[in-house]
Amino acid sequence: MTSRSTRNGLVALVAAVTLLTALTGCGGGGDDMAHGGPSATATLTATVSDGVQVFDVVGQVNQTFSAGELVAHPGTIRVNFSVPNGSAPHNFVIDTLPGATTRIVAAGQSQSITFTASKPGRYPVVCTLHKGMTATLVIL
Ligand SMILES: [Cu+2]
Repeated sequence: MTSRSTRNGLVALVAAVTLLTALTGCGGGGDDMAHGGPSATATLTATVSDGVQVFDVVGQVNQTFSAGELVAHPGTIRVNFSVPNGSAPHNFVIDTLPGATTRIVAAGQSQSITFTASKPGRYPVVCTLHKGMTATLVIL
């Protein structure tokens, strides 16, 4: 009896993990998965943690960023940049802001960068490895 219920529990767990993988596998990041459109056009608003504006950005399998616009206010910004398994490597580079550059991040890895953006404006984000893989940091 015990082993039977354990087995049923395991089956349910595997099913749940499979479903979760299927849901996240389409490359959405954070809050923008729900609408199902091309996530590169999604707008991400920073989550504020200890006075730092935080973005979770994925460099996706289809060579786009998981958000087209990252919207923040002047101040300290952290980008948690990750690349999923099965993807080409990517980086996250804002040439016009000191410190706003990751290394080349391989599949299954991530890097967090913290930098300051003090002036309002639109700052281009690129992946230097993939032409057309772009986004914009918008400082309000
Ligand atoms: Cu790339």
